[in-house]
Amino acid sequence: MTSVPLDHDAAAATAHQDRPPRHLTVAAGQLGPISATEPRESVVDRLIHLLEQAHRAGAELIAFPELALTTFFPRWYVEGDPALNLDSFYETEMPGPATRPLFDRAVELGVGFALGYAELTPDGHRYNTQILVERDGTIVGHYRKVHLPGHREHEPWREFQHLERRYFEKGDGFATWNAFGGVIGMATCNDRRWPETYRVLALQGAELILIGYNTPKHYAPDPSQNPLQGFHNRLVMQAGAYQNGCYVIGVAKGGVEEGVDSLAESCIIGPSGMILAECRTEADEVITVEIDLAVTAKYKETLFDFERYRRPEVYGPITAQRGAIPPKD
Ligand code: CDT
Repeated sequence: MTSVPLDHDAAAATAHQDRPPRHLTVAAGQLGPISATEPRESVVDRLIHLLEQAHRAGAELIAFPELALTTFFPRWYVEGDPALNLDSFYETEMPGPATRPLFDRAVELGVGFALGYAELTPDGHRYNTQILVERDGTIVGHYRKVHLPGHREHEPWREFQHLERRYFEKGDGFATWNAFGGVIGMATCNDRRWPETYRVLALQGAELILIGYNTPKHYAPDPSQNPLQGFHNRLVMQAGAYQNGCYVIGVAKGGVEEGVDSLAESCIIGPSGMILAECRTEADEVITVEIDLAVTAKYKETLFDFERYRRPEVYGPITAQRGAIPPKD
């Protein structure tokens, strides 16, 4: 057995205090509802307006919600080939003619952004995608949603459908990118409820995780959870931030969209787990916070010093199995 010398321990325990600051002003650009008939150009105008507000508040990065260019179309069942009638909700290029003005304005202002949209690839694959765009307009990261909630077939007993499993394929993993002077990760909506999301991102160095969401307040399989939606939203993101020493931006498309009431409550969370700013409305709204990415070291190099304290050799079931296997009698 090797032992770590005491002086090394002491130096490691206080090293986080010497990290130079890495300030970055970040924003959450919450959207209110998007109707099924609202043209892309109108939605892009709204996104540009949010981006300009963020810029005026000094932000260099704004996170937009999941599927931020259209209404949340998985609430409708379309018979037959899922591709046929739904293509208008997917982007086949990014930027495309409708989204180019957002990229152009972002470059003019020097503001980067994260944007969720439905992606249709040239070879016919469909994903619930989020991109990370640097301040010069370069797309530095693509993320395709890993945890697809809901169902695949029509379930008429529900007040509305949640057909993400019909209209999207699963993404194949989490990644991080060196951008905005730090290490940035992305996740999408249902991903935020799973601790594996944050941990896999943090194991790739994530210091700031950007999460867009559309969360109906009514959860058909168990409506007793309806009044807890806001609590669960904060619970999972605050825990994910703290347990991984990360900043988290959770950003909603909220309000009543095509008759479905969705959670707003977008927020920016620090590595302490504390909420630093939160939206007050269910409409288009911007919140901003000046963060210091160096503060993540206070957690990553102390209580959550992964290299020193994690025990991957006893975490085997996390990757070896999907469902729970209780002990036999
Ligand atoms: N968009 C998304 O992932 N929404 C889910 C809704 C609950 S599952 C029907 C969420 O986890 O918020």
